[in-house]
Amino acid sequence: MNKMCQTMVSCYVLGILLFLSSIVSFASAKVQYHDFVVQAVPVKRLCKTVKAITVNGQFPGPTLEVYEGDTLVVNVVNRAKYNVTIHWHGVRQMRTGWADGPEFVTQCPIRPGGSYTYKFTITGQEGTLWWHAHSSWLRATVYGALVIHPRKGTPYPFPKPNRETPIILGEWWNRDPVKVIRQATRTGAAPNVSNAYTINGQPGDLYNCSKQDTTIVPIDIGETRLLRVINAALNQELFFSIANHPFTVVGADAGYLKPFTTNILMLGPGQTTDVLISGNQAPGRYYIAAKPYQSAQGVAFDNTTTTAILEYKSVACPAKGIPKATPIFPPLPAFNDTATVTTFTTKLRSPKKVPELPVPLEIDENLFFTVGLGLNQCPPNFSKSQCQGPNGTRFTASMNNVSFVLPSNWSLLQAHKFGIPGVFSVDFPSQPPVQFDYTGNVSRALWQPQTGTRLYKLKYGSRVQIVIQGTSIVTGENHPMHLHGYDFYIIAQGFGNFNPSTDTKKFNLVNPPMRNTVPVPVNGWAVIRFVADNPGVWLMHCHLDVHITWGLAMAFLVEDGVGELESLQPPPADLPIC
Ligand SMILES: *[C@@H]1O[C@H](CO)[C@@H](O)[C@H](O)[C@H]1NC(C)=O
Ligand SMILES: *[C@@H]1O[C@H](CO)[C@@H](O)[C@H](O)[C@H]1NC(C)=O
Ligand SMILES: *[C@@H]1O[C@H](CO)[C@@H](O)[C@H](O)[C@H]1NC(C)=O
Ligand SMILES: *[C@@H]1O[C@H](CO)[C@@H](O)[C@H](O)[C@H]1NC(C)=O
Ligand SMILES: *[C@@H]1O[C@H](CO)[C@@H](O)[C@H](O)[C@H]1NC(C)=O
Ligand SMILES: *[C@@H]1O[C@H](CO)[C@@H](O)[C@H](O)[C@H]1NC(C)=O
Ligand SMILES: *[C@@H]1O[C@H](CO)[C@@H](O)[C@H](O)[C@H]1NC(C)=O
Ligand SMILES: *[C@@H]1O[C@H](CO)[C@@H](O)[C@H](O)[C@H]1NC(C)=O
Ligand SMILES: *[C@@H]1O[C@H](CO)[C@@H](O)[C@H](O)[C@H]1NC(C)=O
Ligand SMILES: [Cu+2]
Repeated sequence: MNKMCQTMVSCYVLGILLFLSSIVSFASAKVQYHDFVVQAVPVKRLCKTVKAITVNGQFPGPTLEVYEGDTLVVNVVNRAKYNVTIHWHGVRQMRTGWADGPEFVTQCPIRPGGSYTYKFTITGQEGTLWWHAHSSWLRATVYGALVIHPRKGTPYPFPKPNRETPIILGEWWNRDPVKVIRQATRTGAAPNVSNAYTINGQPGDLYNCSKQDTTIVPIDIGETRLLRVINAALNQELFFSIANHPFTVVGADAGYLKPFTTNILMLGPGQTTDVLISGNQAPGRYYIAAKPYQSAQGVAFDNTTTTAILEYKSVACPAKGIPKATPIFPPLPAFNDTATVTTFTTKLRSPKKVPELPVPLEIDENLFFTVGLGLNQCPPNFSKSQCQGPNGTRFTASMNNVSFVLPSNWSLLQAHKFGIPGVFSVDFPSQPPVQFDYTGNVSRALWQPQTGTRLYKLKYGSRVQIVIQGTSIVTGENHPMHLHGYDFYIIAQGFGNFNPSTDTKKFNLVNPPMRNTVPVPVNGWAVIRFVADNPGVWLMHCHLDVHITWGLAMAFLVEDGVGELESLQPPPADLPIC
């Protein structure tokens, strides 16, 4: 039955392919067609073989390379045993919210045996983004790079590199990651930590059975290399460094930055950073390394280091009998070195300035969202085994004290478009319902949030400011907050409680960096601004997947503006229903 089914699916795919390729020959050359088959394949890591869900049997999945202005048409066929969706992380999806991907937000999942075609155009964005599954914990192995080149004939705003290489940081479990999160959801405890971090899918020399397969990045003497670094790890912010090769940072999240040099990057999950390195060192071998930045106190984390090797061509093939030299290792910060993170993030600037840089200087919506963890008392009908969080509780997380619950019978965008009642409400609070010392010793009475599927409505074109305030409930932690459908400017960040009378003076309204994911400092805050010019339903959430699972999310409902060009497009005919 399974085989038959698969054959039918391939016929179907083939049919679509033939049909599409017949269109391609007539259409503009700037439409790219891809087939993504989501399927389980055996993947061997750390001496063990695991059936991992992949795209087209590749881990990491295929790199998509486009030019700014191109349209991508990706037919996703689900041959795995789980529901799946694909999210095009950071792509603005102007008016094409149906292609954004988070399950139960902009679409119902693609069920096993089903398919869905994502179609969207990439405009006004250049640099590095990525794609990943946005369903349960499948993105542990379902991810890949999305490289956006400037249009043909348009140069980079930095010296042209000789070569470009995506560097994707990941996180590997020796188990099916869906089973890991299901177990945690059952027990209420924190999920098991990963067994390794990876660089382009490989853990590297410092792990068992991994040396042979360590990722090698070849480099020539005198070469300038553009590295497109992506943090695709599920639950871990990561430091990144290369021995003796300082970085010139030139971009992040598909936006250019005013170049600066640093030896260390910190990327939260969801973030990308484009850097230039020069092949100007003594020919040899140099470790490329990533290790955790862990800001939460007293929590278990995977305390390992992943490596790849930057290898000069001249040493790649040593004479017979001469072993390759041990690579030089870069100095790396301590796992809790928040000062290094702050030094790095405060260096980020846009290369352009206001008024050329369209930062909203006036605001229509002044929002204040708390983000943080919580603990639920064990519900009366639950057994002890279901309350294995600290002191017999269950972990939770929230924004403005609402722990977000996804719907299950309609996606939010479908419910919005078709006017289905009872799926969500539009009363997400614009301010914390209770004011308290967010980063102080918070009373236990405040630790247990409400649950809800509450959206915040924005008028088309409104200019929005959000103060994102971390809390110390359970533990303070740096949360990488990601907003779908938008890029935003990070105009300030700091520690402690945001103080409107003094901290507004720190706002950078001249050349703030533009990103789609902001790491909110541990026991601190960040302020972002954007213009709500993209109608639809857009999720905002912590990109540590364990925190989304616990409810650290909300969604904006951005209304249509005037006329077709300010309105959400109609849904595609093959949009999955629940
Ligand atoms: C989580 O870790 C515990 C302890 O090592 C182990 O017994 C359990 O099987 C693991 N669960 C999953 C789903 O991997
Ligand atoms: C690596 O393998 C050795 C020998 O089998 C074992 O003792 C050690 O615990 C393993 N280390 C890790 C990190 O799995
Ligand atoms: C992490 O591992 C390093 C090296 O093995 C060790 O020195 C350090 O104490 C560990 N830190 C934590 C927090 O487990
Ligand atoms: C980092 O953790 C170490 C223990 O591993 C501790 O001694 C040190 O004070 C911590 N540093 C910061 C900045 O929290
Ligand atoms: C658990 O209980 C112990 C003892 O009462 C207390 O010291 C600790 O702070 C509690 N931990 C949490 C996370 O509530
Ligand atoms: C969808 O599910 C919610 C929550 O289970 C329920 O309240 C609502 O009535 C359902 N709506 C429809 C249209 O089935
Ligand atoms: C936090 O407040 C509680 C009472 O609300 C108090 O018992 C506890 O000692 C305080 N902890 C600290 C570290 O100040
Ligand atoms: C969140 O809401 C719950 C339920 O109403 C309440 O008990 C708790 O104190 C609130 N916490 C905060 C931080 O507002
Ligand atoms: C898969 O998606 C369907 C809706 O399309 C939903 O009813 C079902 O619960 C989902 N399965 C899982 C395991 O989430
Ligand atoms: Cu978080």
